[in-house]
Amino acid sequence: MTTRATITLVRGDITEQYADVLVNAANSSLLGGGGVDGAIHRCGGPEILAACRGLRASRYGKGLATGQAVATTAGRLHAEHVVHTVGPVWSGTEDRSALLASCYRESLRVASALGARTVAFPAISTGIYGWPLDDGARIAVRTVREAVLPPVTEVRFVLLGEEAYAHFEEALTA
Ligand code: AR6
Repeated sequence: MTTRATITLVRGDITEQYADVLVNAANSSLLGGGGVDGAIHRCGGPEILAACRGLRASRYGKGLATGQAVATTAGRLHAEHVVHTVGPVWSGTEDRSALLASCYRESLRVASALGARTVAFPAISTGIYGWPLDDGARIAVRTVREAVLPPVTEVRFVLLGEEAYAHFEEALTA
């Protein structure tokens, strides 16, 4: 049975959002990077990096695998938790869409286990990792519709550019 949740679209910077969970498009090192990841660590403060280092020293000695998700504190961000997930790098020769779908599914599973009601996502893999926005938006919307679990009642896509917003709007109304 499909769970009901509202999907909303917002233009802007995810670090300015208020939500129970903010999802980070991280890399497997969990130790920061550019794009959303850089912004989350910069705005959230050193507590997030300290928590990530703790994960590397314990359960994730080899890093977080692509398609998986793990939670930390949200530091100074307006959220209870950051859920870090590792998107796949776009490939023109190999279909990695199941891994991208897994990022959304696993992030929602972790958020649900934390008791989150509101979850904000960036457009995972569509920046530095090069995934085309039209396909990335379709996978994001389809997977969230399929995979959202109680107590999550709102999933918000936070989109930095006009182009990303337009592709998500199209995916949502398709
Ligand atoms: N708020 C919302 N969306 C953003 C923000 C922001 N502050 N900043 C960028 N975007 P990216 P990826 C958009 O590159 O492709 C990092 O170095 C951006 O326009 O952040 O999954 C990690 O450490 C794009 O649409 O993540 C990894 O090494 C989307 O967010 C690698 O980049 C994702 O862009 C992950 O690459």
